[in-house]
Amino acid sequence: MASSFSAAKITQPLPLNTTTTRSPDNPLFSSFKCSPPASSFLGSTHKLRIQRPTSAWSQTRSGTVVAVSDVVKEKKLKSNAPTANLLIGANAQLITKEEGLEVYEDMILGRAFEDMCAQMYYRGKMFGFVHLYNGQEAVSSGFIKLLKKEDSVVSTYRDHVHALSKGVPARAVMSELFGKATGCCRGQGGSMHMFSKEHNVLGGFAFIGEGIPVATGAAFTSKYKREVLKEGDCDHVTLAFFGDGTCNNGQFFECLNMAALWKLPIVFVVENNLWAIGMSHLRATSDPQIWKKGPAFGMPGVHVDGMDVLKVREVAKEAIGRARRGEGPTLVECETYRFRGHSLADPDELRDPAEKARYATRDPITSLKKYMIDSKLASEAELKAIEKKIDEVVEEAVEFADESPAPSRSQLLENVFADPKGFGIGPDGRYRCEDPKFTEGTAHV
Ligand SMILES: Cc1ncc(C[n+]2csc(CCOP(=O)(O)OP(=O)(O)O)c2C)c(N)n1
Ligand SMILES: [Mg+2]
Repeated sequence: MASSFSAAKITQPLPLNTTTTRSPDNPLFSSFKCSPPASSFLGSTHKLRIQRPTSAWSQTRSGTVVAVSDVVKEKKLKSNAPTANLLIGANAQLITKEEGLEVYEDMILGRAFEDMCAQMYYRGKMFGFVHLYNGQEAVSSGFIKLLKKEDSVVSTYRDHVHALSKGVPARAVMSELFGKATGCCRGQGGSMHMFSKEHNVLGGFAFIGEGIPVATGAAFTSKYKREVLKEGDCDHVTLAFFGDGTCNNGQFFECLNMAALWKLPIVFVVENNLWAIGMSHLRATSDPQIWKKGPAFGMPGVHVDGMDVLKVREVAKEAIGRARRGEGPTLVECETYRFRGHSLADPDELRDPAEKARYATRDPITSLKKYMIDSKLASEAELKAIEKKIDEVVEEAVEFADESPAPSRSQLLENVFADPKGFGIGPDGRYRCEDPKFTEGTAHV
């Protein structure tokens, strides 16, 4: 039966001007081209101002699966090398029922959670900036649901859903948003700073690009443990999520360099939603095809339709697998779109309504639902049951957050100043601020 994912069929290998190295395991990471799409570059209604070179890649952007280039491994370029193409047959099963249900539930959780955040924000339950992830769920779910618990995730300020996908309970995330002591950062982080040691969520970061070096460091730790400390079973992978606007930041380039140089087990996941607040990606970036920057540093660069969770998942499997096998980093550009303003304080008046409408028709949740039903992986009733269950989870998260206590006043100074008394966690593993004598002889709080 036809599904919204039938566009995943790539039938026409087109000539490519570079030699690429095929991954032995998966044709996704070999070089191939997708059928030239009819849509404008990156789906944006903005026009490119500069005339680009005339190769098919620089002119157009595919709505289909992947553009891959892995040229540097062999450090030689040949022209008109043979190319491979990805064939996903109409009847090929892209995902098992269990996997599909897991991913669907995760995407529904992300969407329902964020919708609830909007309500709570406007009711004055949250403070500061709150950036929602609506529309981008296929990226978080497509990647993070493939991880092991020991693997790490580093996010941005748009971080609630990454934390949820990695297993941080909805009540701990909501409570953090409410600034309560039961939040995953005990109310000290708020919306932009989700962190959970237990789940290896190494942070949301308010400054763009700040998470990339942290992720690179986490990947270095994994390699160091395996190769220097001889912890042979340490094959942990780190995913670094960040936006298109962030790719114009120096830390991005520095970290790509180090990751490629040291063959670190990391995947750089660009969530290219075409906008950096009110700045169009096409206006801000010399070459808007971010994936191309991978090969420039010696790692594969991949473009994937980030509104299609099954395609994201295919690419993610290979990129995570490469990292885990010690084959080094990958740069994945996911073309996605946010369905709400930059933050809940943004009236979202700068983006063209036609562009928004176009992406609204490509809602990744609707597409997965249709695929699951069309391919008889799930019934409508099964999916409805998931939606109902998630509604209850989110309701319960709000009740929990609302009823939770505010952090104690003594917690205010925790981890703020270096102090001889050692603010933060003591040698016994307890929070020092819980000691009644914590503030004695220091500042009065
Ligand atoms: C170092 C730094 N410079 C500027 C800002 C202000 N700022 C906040 S969000 C943002 C845009 C980021 O866009 P993008 O990376 O595409 O992420 P998106 O919001 O689209 O997910 C900017 C410039 C910041 N937070 N940090
Ligand atoms: Mg962006």
